[in-house]
Amino acid sequence: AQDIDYHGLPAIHLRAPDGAEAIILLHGAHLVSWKPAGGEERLYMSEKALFEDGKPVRGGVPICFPQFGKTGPLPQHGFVRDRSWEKVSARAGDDFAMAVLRLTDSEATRALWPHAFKIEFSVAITASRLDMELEVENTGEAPLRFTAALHTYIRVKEAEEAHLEGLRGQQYRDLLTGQMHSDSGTFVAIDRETTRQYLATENPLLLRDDRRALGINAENMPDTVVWNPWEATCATIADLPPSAFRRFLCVEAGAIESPVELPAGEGWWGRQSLVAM
Ligand code: TA6
Repeated sequence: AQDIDYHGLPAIHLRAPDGAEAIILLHGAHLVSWKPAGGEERLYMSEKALFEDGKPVRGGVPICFPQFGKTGPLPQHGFVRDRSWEKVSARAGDDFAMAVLRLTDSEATRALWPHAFKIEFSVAITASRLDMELEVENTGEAPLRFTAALHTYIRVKEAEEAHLEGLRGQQYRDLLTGQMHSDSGTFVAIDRETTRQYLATENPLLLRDDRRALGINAENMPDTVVWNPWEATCATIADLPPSAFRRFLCVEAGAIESPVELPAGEGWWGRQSLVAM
């Protein structure tokens, strides 16, 4: 593991002995690159991403906490994705590499959200696998209530040809209309703007894209958000190139529908794992 500079921001470069690699910014504890052993990048990063204090980075894995989307009074997706985290540890073992980053409440966070907390994000890579874990500890005296998600931008060759399997029969809320539906297809294909929150998702999901696939698992994060802005909305997002919508699909693991209620002194964790095939 090595401290590096990534577009002017401090970052950690993880390299496992088997060749798997990942790059995590201290800014937002934002994972910006993951290459399983074999070397192909599996996360999407926007060519127009901004790497500035106080701005979220477009692509990779933004962390949404303590509010997913616009479900409450906080800024969209909360306030930890554009804040500087500290490195707790980064190391490589015989067949893995991992890093842990931490953020604790400060005067600035308490001004937005009057709570004491400690959150840690760990990233572990080995061979074809990426494990991400978000841990939240309530270090205050009152209960905490929050929603959270790992807003993963998966790189695809062509979004229109990608198939997301494993959601058949599952209930979802279309976040564009607010309507509930039940998915009846054998897979989800993307040919228009799509923002769906699947509830109580079963594992695993499989994203087939070109001749490769990605297994997607979540633990303790029962909601799966599937997002692609498609052409017209993509054109309104300043830090995405016009054709970017063809290059990614967000498959996000979250605890959204039922906010997490955390008594004083207690902890919670949620995970998303990706396996390249
Ligand atoms: O997770 C889907 C979503 O909430 C979309 O509605 C879209 O806004 C997207 O996330 C990106 O949000 P951002 O604040 O990063 O532009």
